[in-house]
Amino acid sequence: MNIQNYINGKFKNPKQDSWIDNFNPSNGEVYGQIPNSSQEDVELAYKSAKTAFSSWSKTTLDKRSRILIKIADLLEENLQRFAEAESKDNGKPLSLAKAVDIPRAASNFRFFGNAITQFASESHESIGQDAINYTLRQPIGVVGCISPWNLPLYLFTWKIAPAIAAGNCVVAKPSEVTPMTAYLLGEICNKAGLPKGVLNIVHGLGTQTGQAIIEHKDIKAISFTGGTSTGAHIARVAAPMFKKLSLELGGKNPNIIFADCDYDDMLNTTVRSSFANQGQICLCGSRIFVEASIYKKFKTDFVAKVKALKVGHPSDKATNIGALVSKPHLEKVKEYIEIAKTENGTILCGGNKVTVKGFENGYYLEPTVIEIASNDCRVNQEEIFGPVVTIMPFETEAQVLEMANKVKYGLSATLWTNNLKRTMMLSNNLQAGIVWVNTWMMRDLRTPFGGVKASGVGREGGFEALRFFTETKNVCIKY
Ligand code: TXE
Repeated sequence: MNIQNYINGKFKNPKQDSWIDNFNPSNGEVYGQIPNSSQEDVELAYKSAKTAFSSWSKTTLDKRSRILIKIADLLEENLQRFAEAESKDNGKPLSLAKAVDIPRAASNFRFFGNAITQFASESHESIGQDAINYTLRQPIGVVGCISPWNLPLYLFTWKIAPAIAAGNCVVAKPSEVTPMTAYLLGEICNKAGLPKGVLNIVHGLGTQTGQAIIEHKDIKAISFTGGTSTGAHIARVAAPMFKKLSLELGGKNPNIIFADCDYDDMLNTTVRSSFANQGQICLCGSRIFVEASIYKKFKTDFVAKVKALKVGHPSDKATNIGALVSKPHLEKVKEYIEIAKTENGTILCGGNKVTVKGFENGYYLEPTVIEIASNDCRVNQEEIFGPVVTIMPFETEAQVLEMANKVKYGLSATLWTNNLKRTMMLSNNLQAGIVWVNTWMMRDLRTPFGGVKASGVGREGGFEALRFFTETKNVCIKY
């Protein structure tokens, strides 16, 4: 199936009639083509957004809210179709796309459709000076949203929904590896009555289409989720143009397990936080540190559970782990397993490519647990972003805190303990934007979301996202 750009409410071929193959990771076959959009297509999208802005930015909050909530309703009505498209494009289990990806994309629209009606600004009465200051939070204009392949529609809409709720018009680019649900979203936006030009979706390579968005002199803000090196590149291009930037980048998150935790809950959640979505979530707890007194037991129980996970075709109901997103990504993850062997790592389970009957060319890999000898080894320091975790024991709180923080990333951390003092000490001192205690990936869309260090700058979520997508202006009136 071929897809098209969505510009000014219409579906269009790329100007230069250039196309990229789209692969189905479950069988390795090309199943369609996507536009290889050029700077000309981005310009067309920009112009359409710019024209729409004067009216959309003045549209009442009630009307904006109703349209966003209508998009959410339509996504829910089309759950099966969207979930099937997401699973086919990405390789993730259909059950996961149905339970998580598409419902969350709908929630993003519903949440920001409601949030915008509650978004307010401050006033400061300057007592003794006969003046009042008030703050305006005005839409920026045309903004760019660039998203990755791991949670395609989920992360695409996490940016678009607050951007348009706040009154901006958008030029958006989904990952070229997983463009399908973004394409289908255009149709839903038209049905929901989103005025033409408010959202424009251009497909294509990061280095060409994405680059044209970040270089565009009149696209004033960029919200990006993706790899850390791409984030650094975007910052280099955008900073001299004084663009507003929100960068949500990679992670290498510690999962710290103490002997006093609720063991069964911890064990089941740790399997999920290690391998959900084939380990391709920036929040996955890929570095597991276990208190020495329960290390042996944990190792035995964890490996047994991981071995029981079924790797299979994404649409098979029994599948726990689907296909990795692409061949180059599978190769990258496999390479890390080889690196582990050269670093005195012990592969406790997994490590091999899986051949699924009938889908022999799919990108399947066994869930892999590596026991490491040192915190500093590459497999424990670099983002692998696949079904691979490391485990190692620790003795004291101070020691595990030091190891957890000794990494260039700082997105999330998970802590398993029932000790309050320890919880407070560690959650205060872990270098991360998000700390989960006795749970993982429990999300409340009102909370700030983002990382420190090489995991990015800025926060998404709740009013933080609405603040990002608005310019703040203070007005001082002397009376
Ligand atoms: O991401 P890229 P890739 C990590 C993960 C993964 C690595 C690389 O470790 O292995 O990043 O993945 C667009 N100007 N994460 O290469 O390239 C690109 O088209 C503008 C973590 O697939 O960063 C896509 O839409 N845009 C992550 C988006 O950036 C550019 C999720 C992300 O792609 C561009 C995914 C450019 N010059 C990967 N170059 C997370 N934080 O969740 C690329 N893009």
